Amino acid sequence: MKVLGTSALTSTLVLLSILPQTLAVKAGDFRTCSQSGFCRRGRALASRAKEGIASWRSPYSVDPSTLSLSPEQSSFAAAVTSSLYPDVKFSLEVRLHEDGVARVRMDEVDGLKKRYDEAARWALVAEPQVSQDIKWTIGKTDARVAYGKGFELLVEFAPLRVVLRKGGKEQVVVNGRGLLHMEHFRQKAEEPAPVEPSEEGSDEQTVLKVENVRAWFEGESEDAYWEESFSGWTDSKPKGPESLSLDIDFPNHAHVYGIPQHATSLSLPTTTGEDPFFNDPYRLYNADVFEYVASATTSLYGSIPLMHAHSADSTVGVFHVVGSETWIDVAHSSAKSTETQWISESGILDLFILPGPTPADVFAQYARLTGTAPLPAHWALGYHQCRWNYVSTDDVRGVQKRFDEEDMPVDVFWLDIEYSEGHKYFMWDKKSFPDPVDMMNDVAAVGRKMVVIVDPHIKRSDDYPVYKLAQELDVLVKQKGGETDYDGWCWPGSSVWVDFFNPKSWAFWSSLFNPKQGSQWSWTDSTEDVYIWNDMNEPSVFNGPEITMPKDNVHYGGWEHRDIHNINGMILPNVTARGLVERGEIAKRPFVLTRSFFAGSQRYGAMWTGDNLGTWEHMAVGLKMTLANSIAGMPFTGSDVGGFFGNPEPEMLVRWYHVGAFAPFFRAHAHLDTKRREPYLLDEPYKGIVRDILRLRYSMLPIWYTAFRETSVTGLPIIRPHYVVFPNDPNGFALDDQYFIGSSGLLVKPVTRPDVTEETVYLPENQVYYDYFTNQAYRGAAKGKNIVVPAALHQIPLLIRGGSILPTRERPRRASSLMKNDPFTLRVALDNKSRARGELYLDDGVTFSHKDGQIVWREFVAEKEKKGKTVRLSSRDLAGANTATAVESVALATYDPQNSFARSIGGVRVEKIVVVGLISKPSSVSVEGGSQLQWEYVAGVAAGEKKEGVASVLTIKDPRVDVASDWAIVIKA
Ligand code: NBV
Repeated sequence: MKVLGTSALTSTLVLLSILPQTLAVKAGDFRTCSQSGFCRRGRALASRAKEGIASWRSPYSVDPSTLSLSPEQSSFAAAVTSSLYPDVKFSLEVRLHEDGVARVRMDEVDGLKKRYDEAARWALVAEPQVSQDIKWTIGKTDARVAYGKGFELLVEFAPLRVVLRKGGKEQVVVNGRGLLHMEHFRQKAEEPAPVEPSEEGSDEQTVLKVENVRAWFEGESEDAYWEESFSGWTDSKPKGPESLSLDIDFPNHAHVYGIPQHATSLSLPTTTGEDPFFNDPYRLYNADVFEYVASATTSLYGSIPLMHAHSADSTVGVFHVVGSETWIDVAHSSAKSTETQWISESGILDLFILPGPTPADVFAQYARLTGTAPLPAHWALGYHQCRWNYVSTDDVRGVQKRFDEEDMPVDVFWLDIEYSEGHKYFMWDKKSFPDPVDMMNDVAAVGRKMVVIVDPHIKRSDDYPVYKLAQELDVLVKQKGGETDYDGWCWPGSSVWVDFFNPKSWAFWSSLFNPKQGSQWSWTDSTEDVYIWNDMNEPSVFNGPEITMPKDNVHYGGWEHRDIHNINGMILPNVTARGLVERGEIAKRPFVLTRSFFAGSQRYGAMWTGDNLGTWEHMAVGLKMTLANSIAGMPFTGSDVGGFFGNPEPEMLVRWYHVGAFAPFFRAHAHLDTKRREPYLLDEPYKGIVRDILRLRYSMLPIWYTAFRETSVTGLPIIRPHYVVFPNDPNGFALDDQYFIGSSGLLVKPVTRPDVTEETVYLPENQVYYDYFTNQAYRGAAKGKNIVVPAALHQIPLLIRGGSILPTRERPRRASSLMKNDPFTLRVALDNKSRARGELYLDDGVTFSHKDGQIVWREFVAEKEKKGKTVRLSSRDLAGANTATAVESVALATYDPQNSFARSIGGVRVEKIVVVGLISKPSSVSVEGGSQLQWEYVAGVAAGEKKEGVASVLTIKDPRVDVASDWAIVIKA
């Protein structure tokens, strides 16, 4: 193994030492609302409105004389005017989609400039279909439409106010507090006209002059309209003020969730109160925040402007598709309701109101807009071993060897930036990585993969083909003025950035991965077993304002960076994934990990929560952040196991492996300065515990893969907080430290505190739950109940909800690809009524043949005879039954139960069935219509009893049934 100190590594260390101030970024390096002109203006409007002046009301109103209905009458358009600026024109369009989602769009018309209106093009999967059935009724003072399960959408004209009602009750109110303000484009006056102060002592009778109301509404001075400085940087603001403020309130919804990414609890705390850590709005401005605080409203690497509001009888969502910096204030205005204010720097108003009324409905509505996460390659659900850096090809081989010697499963080895020569990604540092292709093949020989980092900054160097190509194509981001390529400082030193908004850049970038395509330079020192990690794509620029690009940089189409900043990071993983699909003879599923993301990023790969710290707080908040991403449509997510910074003590590391093993994306990673901490380096008992955790994850891969399938077609998250699974149970609305895995019935509560030997778990229903490891039966209660479960270091609180059937593969293997033909175990956890159900989804895990129906999708059902105790367990084909959604039926249209994938696993058996909670010892167990089976029974508590204690366990050994066939097993009482 080579030691640290090789050339590339040295250059990073030098960079780290010469840039301490740049890298030692703290909260002070990022703006607060009061340091941001447009946020300050938006918030000031809210506080003035709260204090109120007698005759004030929102200046915006719809001009009914201009209203026109679309031919199918589910949309209308109208002019909007502002009483403060009668000469400025705005347009409003309200559309109703087939699924009841309402879209409200407002823009300035014929303004001095054009507002950015393309955010939806990046976020949406397609232009949504408007309804053919739902029709507006246009009145003199409002337009209204009733539809679906008791919904009514109302647009009041003067002032403009949009309300969603259900059963007559208000659910979502837009501009109810009059904070809507679309700052129109204006000329910069030589000298701003002095504003007459408003008259003192005005009362209801006093009619304020328009100018006075204007000054009151917009503020008395032009606060940061034309230029703004922060931390030595000046934003030239060539377009002047163009911000958008909007109040969106949720009467009768006490909890709001979403708007990732923030390090905070899932149920979003108030930001307008006295709490010193939560007195700034949640900020969405993708940023490389070094050593981020574990509880704050500050922005992080990605942004999804989607919020759920929830109560026991309704879940609604709002999705405001805006790509510019956005601040969101949340106020839990009463015990029952929540008020929010959204303040964006630029862009049109493009608001989707998702009516729910259940969390599942909101997920489906959002998925129809932005798409779902596609089914990833199966290996991507295994364990990923990363470090900044594995320093040589021999180092990688050495790490692989140690995993194998210690019998620890792992699927992927990762290479961070030091593999590259001078941080020119794609180019190997041949001193330390002389034989990259051989190294990759050595890793692939045992069925494993590699992931290599490709950052978006491109070294400005004539000997770098990627730079030369991009420069010749003229697809680089420009500095202000739009003429010259923007030059910033990042790992390679002087760097440029590809402007992925330019369509010309797409084929160029994806071709870099594709040696097949002729003329252009491509990454030939690679193989099809290598996948990609896109880091720093906020973008991170060491010498830029707030460690990113200046807002007055210019992108394709002349748009300023300010307009698209939050969208910027999503295109790189998109075109990277495209390149990975296109590179081989047979298209294979791509894998791209991204740090920055926006609404819709789920379509291109996985994300992780960035540079966390090796502390208990970060472990705990990482889990909450993973949940927040999951409910915001970004389900393939996880945090760095172990914490990126610091040297976690063994106890913390072990707990962190549990957290990782129960996250959709499971990767250990560590900073350059940390001690090596691969799990085989641990002493006993820690090493053995981590080995067991890794094996547990691998045994559960069928459960995870089945959950990924579900999310890929329904948009339901893979890990599900309580409010999603039990939307009517208020006790669960703030719970974010325990969660369910897919529809499997597994409930997990990773321990995120030191010195724990037991843990409290909340059971939300009158149902039996079993300890996964001991079969101890616990009883919930109709109104919910806390139970205490053992949670020593080797134990993770993991319960199976009565009524679940879990397919697992219990044979330890070195990598998931080696499990392809392994037999299954079925764990049947009976419910109070001795029933259970579960699913298993399988396909080749690599290609897109699943889209042509090359799949196995089974349903397992256990039912008890109506009278009597005999239980029948059966397996049936779910794909053939085709109970699926529209998306799925496309794939299933060609489905044949005898498809070649199904045939390829034809001999794969169920090797063991464990039935937990039977009422009594069976008299016989046999395949229906076939032979008697061997079994063992250990008496214990039955599922339907009131008692707690170890449940009865029936173990059927080698039941002689295939996993992909129809069968039934009769357990006779
Ligand atoms: O590429 C180096 C690191 C990477 O290991 C980490 O995971 C990223 O989040 N990267 C950030 C850049 C520098 C961090 C100090």
